[in-house]
Amino acid sequence: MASRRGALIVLEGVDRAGKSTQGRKLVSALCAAGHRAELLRFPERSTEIGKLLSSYLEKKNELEDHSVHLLFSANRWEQVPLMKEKLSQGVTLVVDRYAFSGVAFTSAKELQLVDAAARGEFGQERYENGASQERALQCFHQLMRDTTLNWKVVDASKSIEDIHQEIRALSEDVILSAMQRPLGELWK
Ligand code: Z5A
Ligand code: MG
Repeated sequence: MASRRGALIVLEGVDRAGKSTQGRKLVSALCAAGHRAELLRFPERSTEIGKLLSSYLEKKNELEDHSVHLLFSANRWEQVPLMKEKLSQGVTLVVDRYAFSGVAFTSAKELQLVDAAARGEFGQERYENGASQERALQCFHQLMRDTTLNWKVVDASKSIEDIHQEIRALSEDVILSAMQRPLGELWK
């Protein structure tokens, strides 16, 4: 019998919303509960394209805006064969940022997050300022109008543990419902 497919769980949000913290905790909890789960992140800075993006984000190089957008996209495409293979083998993927960040942060270039800012200064990387984050947040809200995607909004101002319990419960539901549905095309 073919193994049941895994779920694709994407964590999106502004800088310092807690995505990486929650991604790590979620994968640990899912594995401890007997699921096969792995963590991915975008940008994936270890590849050649990822290295280029990383130095762009660190403001060590300049790239033309359209080219940067396509490099972020290519950085996802290069992981797609692996992602499809894992999902079809029944591995649930928890993804720290995905294509929605690609749309939101590129849009933010063309167009006061109090809780996030209170966690310390925004970082030194490109886009890590209130105005960029605010515009990106507006774009995330627009993307969430697409009801074909199963969006869940989590209040990132709660405690790490409370958020974890909420995301974990939502993820268990998603893993069960993903098993009933064939693997479609990935949103890239
Ligand atoms: N980008 C793009 O332009 N196009 C694309 O296609 C993609 C991305 C994929 C780098 O992303 C930039 O790339 C990003 C978008 C752009 N620019 N911005 N912004 P990244 O994911 O590598 O880096 P990041 O967004 O800067 O993420 P981050 O700083 O790593 O934030 P986070 O993962 O959401 O937060 P965290 O590391 O889990 O937590 C931050 C701190 O807050 C840490 O000290 C935690 O202990 C603390 N924390 C976490 N949760 C809580 C709660 N609940 N309470 C209190 N404190 C907390
Ligand atoms: Mg992070």
